[in-house]
Amino acid sequence: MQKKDRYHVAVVGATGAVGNEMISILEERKFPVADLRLLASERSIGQTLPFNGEEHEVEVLKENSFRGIDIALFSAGAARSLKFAPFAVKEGAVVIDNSSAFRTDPAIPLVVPEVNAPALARHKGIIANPNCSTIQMVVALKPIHDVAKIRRIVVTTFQSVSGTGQKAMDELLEQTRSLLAFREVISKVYPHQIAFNCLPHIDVFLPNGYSKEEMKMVHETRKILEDNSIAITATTVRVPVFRCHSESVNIQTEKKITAEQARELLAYAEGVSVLDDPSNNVYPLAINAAGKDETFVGRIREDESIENGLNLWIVSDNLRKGAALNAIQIAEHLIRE
Ligand code: 25A
Ligand code: L14
Repeated sequence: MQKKDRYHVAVVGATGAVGNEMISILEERKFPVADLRLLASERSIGQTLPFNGEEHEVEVLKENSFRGIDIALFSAGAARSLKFAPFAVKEGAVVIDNSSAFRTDPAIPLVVPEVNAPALARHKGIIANPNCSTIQMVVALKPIHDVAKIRRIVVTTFQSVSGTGQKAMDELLEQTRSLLAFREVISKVYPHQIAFNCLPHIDVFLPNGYSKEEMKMVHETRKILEDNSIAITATTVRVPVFRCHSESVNIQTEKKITAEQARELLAYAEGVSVLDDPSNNVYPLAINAAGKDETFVGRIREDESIENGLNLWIVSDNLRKGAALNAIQIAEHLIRE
């Protein structure tokens, strides 16, 4: 990427839950923005969004929306990315794509800066931002993998409704209100009631019986850790939490690593914060991780049922490190190199 003092940045899907977060993180981290172009569908026309103290109008996403753009942050779903990212690249922009459109393409880097920043050097215009559940898991597991080599991962997620977008947050609030007032509960976003419930169903189901979200965790983790030999099995669950995904992760390593060693390692790991003092009720919680940048790890303990096994509880803000923050950290790397 050509060095400049300031960059022309576009946000595609600017009015969505992730797009909104992207705009505030660009401002918060003082990203050198010369000019911000906000793009969404016709539904958002007429809206303005604040950035650096000024209101910016939302424009309709079109093939010619990317003239003069240096960096295009996409978060409007895979179909929009497949259709419009090539136009952005043709205009000379680097696309950082938050959808699943390009993640498993071997020619396209899939990047979590703390884990595999060197992969950025291979990009040809598009960089994929991983799935939220995968990002927080690899941030915590990479330091362990480097010293003890992970052979197998068994993960169960507890994913917040903000991953589905604003409509799902509204649905959880509305269903909760209805239940407390003895009114009828209406489910539109999810196939079942989400308030006071857990749904073992994220994204669509595949012929192998797993959900697409579960298989994303398998394929993306292997690609980011650059190790196809790791055995991974996932169960992804939607829970009635507004923000932050939590994960119960069990790993088996080639070399023995004690809980104490893992705690020590993670205490110094980039992007990780260890909260692990169960006797004082200290462990990561979704309500505390919301709005924070770190991946929080706790409940670190040896799995006594197997050789070289370790259990961890990993929590992070799915809209920040799981999506918008990771994308902007990628952009920061690009302009620094
Ligand atoms: O299945 P897909 O196609 O891959 O889509 C996945 C969805 O997941 C979210 C994101 O929803 C996306 O739409 N998502 C993607 N990556 C994510 C990640 N890593 C992720 N969520 C969490 N983590 P979202 O609500 O966050 O953002 C949607 C944004 O995309 C814009 N958009 C949609 N279609 C577009 C488009 N932009 C351009 N062209 C298109 N054809 C969308 O803008 C929003 O900014 P919008 O103008 O369509 O929506 C503005 C408001 O309207 C609400 N809304 C959305 N869909 C509908 C709707 N209202 C009524 N009917 C609808 N069908 C939105 O909630 C928004 O407030
Ligand atoms: O692949 O919690 O980026 O619904 C983003 C939203 C995965 C699921 C992705 C969620 C999706 C996630």
